[in-house]
Formats: sequence, C-alpha cells, structure tokens
Amino acid sequence: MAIPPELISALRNAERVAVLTGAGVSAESGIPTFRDAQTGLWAQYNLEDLATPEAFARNPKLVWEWYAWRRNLVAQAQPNPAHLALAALERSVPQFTLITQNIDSLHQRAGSRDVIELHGNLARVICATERTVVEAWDATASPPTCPRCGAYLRPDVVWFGEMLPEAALHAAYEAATGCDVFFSIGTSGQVAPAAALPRIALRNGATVVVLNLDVTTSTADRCFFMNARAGEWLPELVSGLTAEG
Ligand code: BV8
Repeated sequence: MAIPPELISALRNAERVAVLTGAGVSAESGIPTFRDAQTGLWAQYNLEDLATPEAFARNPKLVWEWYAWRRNLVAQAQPNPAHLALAALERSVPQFTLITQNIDSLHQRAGSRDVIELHGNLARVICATERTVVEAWDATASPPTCPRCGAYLRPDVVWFGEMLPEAALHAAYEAATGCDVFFSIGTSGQVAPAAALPRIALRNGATVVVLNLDVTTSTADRCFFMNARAGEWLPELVSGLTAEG
C-alpha cells in the first residue's frame, strides 16, 4: 500500500514522533491478539477468568499457567519487520517515544531503546503481596511462592481494574501531548487509559496515523487511517522517509 506523500513530509518536518502499539504489532511474530476472532486469546477464555486480580485470587493456578504459556510463546517468537521498522524509525527522527500496551519485550529485542511499557512485562515476576521482583522461582509450582514471604508469585503485568504504572502513564501522556506525529499501530483502542492517547495527540495539534486491520483506508484532515499489516506498511514508511528527496 502506497504511503501518502503528505505523511512523509509531515514526518520529515516532525521534531517529535510518538507511537502507541498494541497486540497487532506482534501478530506477525505469531503472538495471538486479544480480540481477533479465530486466534484471539480472549476467544477461548473470558477476560474475567484470566486478566484480573479477582481471577488470580479465584484460580491462581489457571492464571499462572496461562501466563506461563504466553511467556513460553513469546520466548520462542522473533521480532517481525514491524518491530524492526519502528526501531529504524526511532533512529530516523529527532525525538521518538514508543509506548506499548504489549508485555512481550519484542520492541526491545528489535532494538527500540526508549520503550514505555504501559501494561508491564510478562518476563518479570513479582511477589503478589510485596510487589517486588523475584528473579528465580520453582518452575514446577503453579503458581510458585515468594522466597521471602511465601505469598504467590504473579506476572508483573497490569490486570483489568489495576492502576497503570504512574511514571509510564505520565510519560505516555507527555509524549502524546508534545509530539508532532502520533502513530496508533495494531490496537483496537478498546482499553483505557491507553485508548485516549491518540485523541490527546490530535487535540494537541499532532498528525495522527491509525494503522490496523479494522479501519478503512482514508485521510481526513490531520488523520490518516491505514488498513494494512504493520509488518508490510511500516517498512515501506521507513524506506519512504529515508529515501533521498
Ligand atoms: C485502569 C496486560 C483505573 C495483561 C492488559 C468500562 C468502560 C471503559 C473502561 C473501563 C470500564 N470498566 C473498567 C474500565 C477500565 C479498563 C478497560 O479499559 N476495560 C475495557 C475492557 C473496557 N481498564 C483498566 O482496568 C486499566 N486500569 O483503568 O485503572 C481503574 C481502576 C479500577 C476501575 C476502573 C479504572 C488496566 C488496563 C490494562 C489491562 N491489561 N494487558 C495481559 O496482557 O494479559 S490490556 C490487553 O488488552 C493488552 O495489553 C492490550 O493492551 C489490550 C488491548 O488489546 P490490543 O492491544 O488493542 O489488541 P486487540 O486484540 O484488541 O486488537 C488488535 C488490533 O491489531 C486490532 O485492531 C487488529 O485489527 C490489529 N491487527 C491485527 N493484526 C495486525 C493488526 N494491525 C496491523 N498489522 C497486523 N498484522
């Protein structure tokens, strides 16, 4: 899909670029998204049965094992061309902030440096009581317990109904408010407060690009809606930006 030339020139004139990513940016790495029908993780489970503190209290084994399954999936996955293009974009603009809802470390593994993790990270495990990181745990236990206080361990991710890390959320709002171009990539925009970031950017005068498979490709004023696969469209964008001209 061709990249609108007006978008290339907006990027060329941008002092600061911010990007919000969701599960769709990792889809081409083989990581199921949350809401896409067939493969969507939620299609097999109820949200309430897995990604909430109540679910963990009710059935810690089920929740721990779901995240252990995902941790395994992610460990075997590779960053895809979308992750690599975003790492290249970071090097091609004066100021760049990557905000992700994903918990899979694939942006960091692709070489992105300044990554804001709004919803935590699957690779980190914390004591459910002390909330401190635990480096090693009994892999045969489901869930393992804290070596210090004996409470269950849990993934260091933000569950529904839990507050986001304050510093991360503040940095995300600051980036959305201060950027010249804002990309929302591979997210259905159904989860607050991340979903508000593109609107904040638009309200503050940024050019906004929404890239996923749910929109109809169109341009309206400072908004570009692109229906394309991130792993195909982002490399084209970056080569359009860095081509001579
Ligand atoms: C909070 C970590 C204060 C765990 C996640 C009622 C109304 C509105 C809001 C609420 C409400 N009740 C409660 C709320 C707030 C709630 C919320 O938003 N609920 C939703 C369900 C309505 N939010 C919270 O609770 C947040 N905390 O607000 O604190 C508070 C406190 C108490 C009470 C109220 C408020 C915490 C939210 C964080 C939850 N944790 N993840 C885990 O991963 O297991 S969210 C989880 O879903 C993911 O992290 C992800 O961020 C999120 C959204 O999913 P997406 O990333 O968008 O993925 P999705 O599958 O939806 O979409 C994929 C997209 O990619 C699609 O558009 C598709 O077209 C596209 N795509 C697919 N393939 C490709 C592609 N695009 C490009 N290329 C491709 N190849």
